Amino acid sequence: GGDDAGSGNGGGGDDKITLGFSQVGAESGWRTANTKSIQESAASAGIDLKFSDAQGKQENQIKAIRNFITQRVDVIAFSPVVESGWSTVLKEAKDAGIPVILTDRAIDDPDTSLYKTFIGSDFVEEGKKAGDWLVKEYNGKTDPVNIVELQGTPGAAPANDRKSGFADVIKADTKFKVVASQTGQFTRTDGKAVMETFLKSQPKIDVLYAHNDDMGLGAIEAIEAAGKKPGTDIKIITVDAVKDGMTALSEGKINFIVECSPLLGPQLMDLVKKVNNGETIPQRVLTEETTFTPEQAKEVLADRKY
Ligand code: GYE
Repeated sequence: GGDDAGSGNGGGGDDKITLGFSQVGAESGWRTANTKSIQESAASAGIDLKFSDAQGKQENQIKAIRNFITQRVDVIAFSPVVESGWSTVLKEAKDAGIPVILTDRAIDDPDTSLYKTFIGSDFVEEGKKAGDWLVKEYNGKTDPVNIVELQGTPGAAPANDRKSGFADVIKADTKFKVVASQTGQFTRTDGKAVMETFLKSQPKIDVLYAHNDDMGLGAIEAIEAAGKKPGTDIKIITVDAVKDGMTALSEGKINFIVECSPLLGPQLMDLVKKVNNGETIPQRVLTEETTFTPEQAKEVLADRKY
């Protein structure tokens, strides 16, 4: 196509789309795979990507978005580290005429005019799938089931929603008791440290529900160090299905994984192009995902790309 006067390229004369992307950080295997997907698909779509890593801090993301506005990028996309506190900076982007795409995580602002679309998973649904598995696993049993929960980053959509979706399903049966629930920051290190304290403070743990694989993998180290068998003495449910998680699942150290795909890059680039062309796009683009048992993990492990 020819030169588009409205493309906002700063008059550089080249009609490449410029995308400013603010990433959460590098807290997990999921995040690393997500970053790679975005960088690779930008390159193959011929999109000029300005990538900024917020190192887990909202203030860094706000700064990055303001920089993108100053640079007059064509489109801004970001994965909000927490759900709240975005209205001011997103109004600035809107006033500057720069479209915003929410990637991976939603915000809690009711003003949907602040962004063009939200592409990502349904985290409530993921929490429900984790709960459904548990209900089936303990079907017909009446003894209390003591659950410990490792939550994601406080205030993050996947932490809030995976917690509430799970709680909604298990509340139907009073034998399920969440005896401890704390953040493990979506990292292996914190997952391990918090599981250590759970093991010390809780006399009986039947199930661990971790909001991502990395925290589950850290917890496995703590469980083994305490002389217990992960997957057997303590049943483990996680979310993501990255390769390390799938490996532990295939070895029976994790019992069930709810998939959350990090490979959002190709779809994001497609949306960026459409938004830049002024095409209408759906307000919500859902990621397709499944669940895995140990047997299913064994079947797909060799082909798992991330
Ligand atoms: O599950 C977790 C990561 O926002 C879906 O963030 C993402 C979550 C993912 O740190 O591993």
